[in-house]
Amino acid sequence: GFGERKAKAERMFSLMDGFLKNDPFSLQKDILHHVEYTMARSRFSFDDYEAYQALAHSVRDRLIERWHDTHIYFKKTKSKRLYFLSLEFLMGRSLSNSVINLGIQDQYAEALNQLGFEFEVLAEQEGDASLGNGGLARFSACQMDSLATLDYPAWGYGLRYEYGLFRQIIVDGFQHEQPDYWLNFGNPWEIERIHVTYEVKFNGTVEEVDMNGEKVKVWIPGETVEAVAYDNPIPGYGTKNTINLRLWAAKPSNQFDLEAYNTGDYINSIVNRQNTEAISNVLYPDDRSHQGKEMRLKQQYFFVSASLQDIIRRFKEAHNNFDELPEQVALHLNDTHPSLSIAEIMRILVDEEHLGWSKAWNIVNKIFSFTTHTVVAEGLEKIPVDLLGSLLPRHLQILYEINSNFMEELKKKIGLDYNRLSRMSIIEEGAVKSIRMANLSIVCSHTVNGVSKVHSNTLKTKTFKDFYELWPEKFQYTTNGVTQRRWIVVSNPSLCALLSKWLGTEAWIRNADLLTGLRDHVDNTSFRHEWKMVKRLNKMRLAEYIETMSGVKVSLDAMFDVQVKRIHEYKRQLLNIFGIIHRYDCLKNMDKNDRRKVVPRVCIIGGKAAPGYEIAKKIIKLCHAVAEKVNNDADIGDLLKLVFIPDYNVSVAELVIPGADLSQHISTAGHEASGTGSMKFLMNGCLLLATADGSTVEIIEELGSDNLFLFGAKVEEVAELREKGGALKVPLQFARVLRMVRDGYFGDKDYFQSLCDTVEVGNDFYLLGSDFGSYLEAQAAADKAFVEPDKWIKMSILSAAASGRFSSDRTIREYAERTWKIDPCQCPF
Ligand code: GL4
Repeated sequence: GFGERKAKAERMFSLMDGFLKNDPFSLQKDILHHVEYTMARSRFSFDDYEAYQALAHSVRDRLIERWHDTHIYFKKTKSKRLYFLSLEFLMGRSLSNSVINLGIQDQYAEALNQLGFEFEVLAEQEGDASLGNGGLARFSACQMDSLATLDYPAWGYGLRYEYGLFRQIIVDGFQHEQPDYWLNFGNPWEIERIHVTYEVKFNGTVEEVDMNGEKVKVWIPGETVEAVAYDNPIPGYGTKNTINLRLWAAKPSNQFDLEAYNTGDYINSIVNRQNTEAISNVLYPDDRSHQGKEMRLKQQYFFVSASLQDIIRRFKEAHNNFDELPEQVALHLNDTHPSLSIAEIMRILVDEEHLGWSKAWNIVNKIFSFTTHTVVAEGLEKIPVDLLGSLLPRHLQILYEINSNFMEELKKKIGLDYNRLSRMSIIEEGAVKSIRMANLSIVCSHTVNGVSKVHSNTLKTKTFKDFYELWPEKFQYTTNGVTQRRWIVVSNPSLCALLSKWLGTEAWIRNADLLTGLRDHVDNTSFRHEWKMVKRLNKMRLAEYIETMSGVKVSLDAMFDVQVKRIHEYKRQLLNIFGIIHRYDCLKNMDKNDRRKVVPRVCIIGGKAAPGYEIAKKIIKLCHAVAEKVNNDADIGDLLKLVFIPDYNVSVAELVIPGADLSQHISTAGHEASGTGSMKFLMNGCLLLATADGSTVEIIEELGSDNLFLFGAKVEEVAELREKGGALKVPLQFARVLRMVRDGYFGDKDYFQSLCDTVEVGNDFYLLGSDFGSYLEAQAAADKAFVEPDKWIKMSILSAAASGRFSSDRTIREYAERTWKIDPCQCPF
């Protein structure tokens, strides 16, 4: 009985000596225990890496304790769960973040000191978990941190890629990609659940069979792969709650062996095993086009099927009626990548649970919400019908049925407007008949979220206009955010201390709105002085990194001007580089006296180009070519430096962002759905030079347009400018810079011609030419502000003070209350 079980559990708990203790002495004991028994190294001889591993394992133990209690509590309270489905999570490193969120940072620092190690040094041993491409994936990671911190009963689901995003190395100015085999040395942050496995099936045929007089469809699959769970505990800050990010890895199923045994083809069966394992092998490195790749589709279904089996199993453990599903389960589609979930859950409810179509449909359309991270229709995901039909024949039938029901309903509402019907159809007719994953997600979700106000307007008036007119109430927006735990507390400890000192509390770490309190101190000279010192310290850290990475020595008095993000034409790194060339050209043409009045700059650019994206790769090369010339010009000296930071990732960002004076977010208006980098810079008191695009528009609302450097065409002006084509006005300076590149002033003349073509008048889709004049003005305004340090520091403080609204805590709370309808559920200590 219950009493007996309880007594047994209590005895075991006392054998364990209760919970792990967090005083420095106990921590030392635990670390050494892991050196000896986990790493199997002698306590007399272990290096930094082994010390890091032992340290990480001791943290992991503490995470596991909380993880257990949290999940037992969730189960006990039967609270509604959110399942956050995403194919990408850019977690970065875990050590510092975990220790901080557990609230035992100081104890660990002391423990390590007594053992003769330094926490920061060991933390550097950790590699990044780069299971994602860019903003979308880092945003998922920030959301997980906020879900845990705000005590929401949530699970994340994703794929455990063996190769994360490629490592970027630069040879001779060219990007090369190297595999990121990140699990090589083991991963202390995951818990392998060898017993949590599900079979995922592919291919085969669908047959109709008679079941109690009723005809039902049965999928007879051809291939089976096993999904194994790997759990990654995500600790909240200032709470015991530790939620789970469950990532799936593919393992060959045992069914294979049986078949091979029967046919006697042993060797081939081993080869096949390796093919199936390939499903979770590698992250696709293109951050926006996944068109028509079979392996990518397999990944999507593999992930969806395993996750839903897990979710349904958990639901059935506690409930026996599927009518309760919408009150118990919220499924969130992070972009269209997991949207096969819709067909899969219909298949489970109809084919396996025999609920009947209409009952199943009534349940399914109440549980999904969808966030789209894309702006332009061409960026939306499509899956060729043939591909889907051969890989998932039953799912294709289900998708057709969903669509035909939808089309019928639609005809009743809008009549026989065939153009509109065909635009809204889930199936796209044409040369390659395809499934439109966004249409599917919209039709089947109760809420469609944009990621910023501007983005949402674009969705309503352009991308999904037809759907908005049909279901205006479905369309919402929730502006993105970033977690201040990672982006201030972990990455900028000196600023963190300063904030707590002047705000008189650490409460801002859980409530970023309190940052507005900084406004009260902006006129205080000693506060401003301390603020300035913190920035200088972070610039020093960054300067050291730049010197080791590129050999370039930079002056701390210069303005550190940063643009770090994926390389894309729409993000306009080329505009930045052209601005730098222009600056260089001006400096060259000045006499010595005038040069002395120029504000020295260190221009820092970083980011990866998708391996197949030629133009983006040329932009990287041009950046290096310009850097080579400028940095070695004795006339210029410290007045202008250009450095490209290779292999930009989360941990590089943690170093670069706190050290920036100015950062650029200069996409052509209407192209950046939100942008989250800007929010991280803002929090770190970095001034923005930006276009009114994505969430910058909302940043302006909080900060006031006087406190940042705004330029460029507005969203509503872009279409008109484009129409002008060859008649568009472009400043002379732009033509001159373009000429310099074309003429081979920076070498590689032939190589750069096609890059220059993309911004030639008449062909300049992203409007670099027409925005160049106002870009230079904004840059001049930044220079002017920089020579008034008091003014600059004030703007810097006001930037951080305005950043509270851009905490992912606000984002998550909005989603929880409005979209997911879930309540916090805090596990008692
Ligand atoms: C992105 C958007 O491009 C970016 O603006 C946004 O901040 C991010 C998170 O919503 O999603 N969409 C894709 S695709 N990659 C992104 O980073």
